[in-house]
Amino acid sequence: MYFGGLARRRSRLNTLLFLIHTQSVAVRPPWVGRVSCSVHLNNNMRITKTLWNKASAARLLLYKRDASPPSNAVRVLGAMLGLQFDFEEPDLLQMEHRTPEYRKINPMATIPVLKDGDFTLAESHAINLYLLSKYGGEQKEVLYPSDLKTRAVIDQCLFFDAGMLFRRLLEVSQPAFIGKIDSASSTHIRNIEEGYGIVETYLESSPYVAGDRLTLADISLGCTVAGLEGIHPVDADKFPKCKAWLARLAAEPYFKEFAVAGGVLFGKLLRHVWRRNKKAD
Ligand SMILES: N[C@@H](CCC(=O)N[C@@H](CS)C(=O)NCC(=O)O)C(=O)O
Repeated sequence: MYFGGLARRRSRLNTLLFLIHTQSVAVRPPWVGRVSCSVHLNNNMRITKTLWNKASAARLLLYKRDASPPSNAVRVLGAMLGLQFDFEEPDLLQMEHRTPEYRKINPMATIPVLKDGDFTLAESHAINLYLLSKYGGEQKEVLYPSDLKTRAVIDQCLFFDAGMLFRRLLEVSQPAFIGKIDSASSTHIRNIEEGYGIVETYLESSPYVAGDRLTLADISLGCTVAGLEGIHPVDADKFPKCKAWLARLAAEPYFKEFAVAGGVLFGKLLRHVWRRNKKAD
């Protein structure tokens, strides 16, 4: 009964949103940008319909690569919010991100970088917090709840990702890309497994890293773990909760499209570079 009524209401709402969406597109003046209107179905499933609104007329430009986990964290959130990006793709293997021109855009010489009109912002965690604050609408409270302790736990995960877990991926990829190593060492693997162990602990009493619902923390950590899987897959016997969490995230359409596909691409790229480095020995 409950589900039947809910399904009918969802169906009517979706029809309404579809009509608004298609009609708005048809009459959309050229200066009008786009924001999303999301219908929260349950913990994981969202239907994002697009409305057109003057408030976000500026085009978003993202410097990214498809194999870059932090770039994919921005893309997952962007897709969840119904945002549209233009893209720039600096070639990291050709060191385009280390040029003086690129350093003017981002002195850290990393991707992703976001340009929102004349505002430029680097660092995926900062970018996601900005995008969610500016364009998140009702998703703000879902993905980054204002409850003090929940938010603090999400922040803990975001800083863990930026300060520790993603470094474990860079420790392997940076020297590989500049020709210095042709495999992951036992220390690299030990460090990655230590990272998986921490994620496992965060998942000890909840299905998501910061509680019962998917938040910004899962997006960032999930993209990093999907990338790390390209180096050393999560062993389901050692880290069963982490493996189950990854499968749960992969059921999210955008996560599979960007994070999982990006992790596979990163693994292929790394192996290609390792082979190249072996031959050069
Ligand atoms: N904490 C940063 C990490 C960004 C980062 O290191 N990105 C990698 C690509 S996945 C990069 O730009 N590497 C270039 C380099 O290390 O030279 C973020 O989340 O944006």
